Amino acid sequence: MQQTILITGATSGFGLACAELFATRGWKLIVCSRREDRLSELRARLPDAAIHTCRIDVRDPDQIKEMLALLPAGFREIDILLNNAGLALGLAPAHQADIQDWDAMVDTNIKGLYTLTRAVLPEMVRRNRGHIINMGSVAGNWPYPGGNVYGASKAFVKQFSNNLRADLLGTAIRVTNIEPGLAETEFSVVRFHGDQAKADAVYRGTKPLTGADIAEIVFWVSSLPPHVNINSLEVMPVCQSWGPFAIHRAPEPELTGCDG
Ligand code: NDP
Ligand code: 8X3
Repeated sequence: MQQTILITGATSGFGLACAELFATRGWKLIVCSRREDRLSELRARLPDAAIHTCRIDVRDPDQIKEMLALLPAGFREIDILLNNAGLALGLAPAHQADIQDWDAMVDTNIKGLYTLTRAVLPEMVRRNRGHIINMGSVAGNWPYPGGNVYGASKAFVKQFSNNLRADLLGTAIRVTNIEPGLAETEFSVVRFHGDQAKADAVYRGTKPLTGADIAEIVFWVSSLPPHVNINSLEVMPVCQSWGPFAIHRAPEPELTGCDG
């Protein structure tokens, strides 16, 4: 039987690559994002796919409710919910960051993700079938300067994923948190509010992960035997690793030549 995946944030990056891969593997797609023109392009790119596109902003619970209520026949049984829509905004230290950027990250990465999950889960539980795949990040595992609310939102996604597993014990529903590191998508252009040069500098001289790499991983975790649950999967490109702890050292006291 043809299965159905709902992908949020499918107009670019990981979500787009996942839409393409799952379509070529014969899955039915429900894809949603805010940019209508990109959704039309996706439909044109996948002329043979069974695809339902929906223009929504995951920050709006009413749009989520309406999207699910209006799913056409043949798309109502969701086998995988890929909570991928998300963003980082800014890289400023906490005392200088824009509070509106923080709100947007919380509203998208946390509230959008849990609102859609809450809406989709009851039907999965009723059917005793389904897989919630969340797009976390290394930023949810490891702190870095300027990561403040973005990293904290991904730490939420990680713990929410684990807690879903605790709640769903006794059902056949799987939950996985994918935690990618450096990956070249539109992520950095968005983070730097459209500054392409700044975004390009993030990837200069590296071989970052690609959307296709992440799509392979998402497909793999979903195609394991039904009794196998990958709880979390952290992945970095080979060119990325950890650094030493940062230590601030006070400047050497000035030698004045007298003791007191
Ligand atoms: P992109 O910017 O390329 O893609 C983000 C997608 O999310 C777009 O399709 C965008 O579509 C959608 N989106 C953003 N906000 C909303 C919203 N409010 N409602 C609906 N859709 C929305 O970035 P990535 O593909 O890299 O990011 C995908 C996920 O992966 C994010 O959760 C990100 O945090 C995470 N991630 C990214 C990493 C990286 O280095 N690239 C590493 C680790 C995790 P539209 O603008 O059309 O709405
Ligand atoms: C994206 C990876 O390191 O830029 O989540 O936060 S990072």
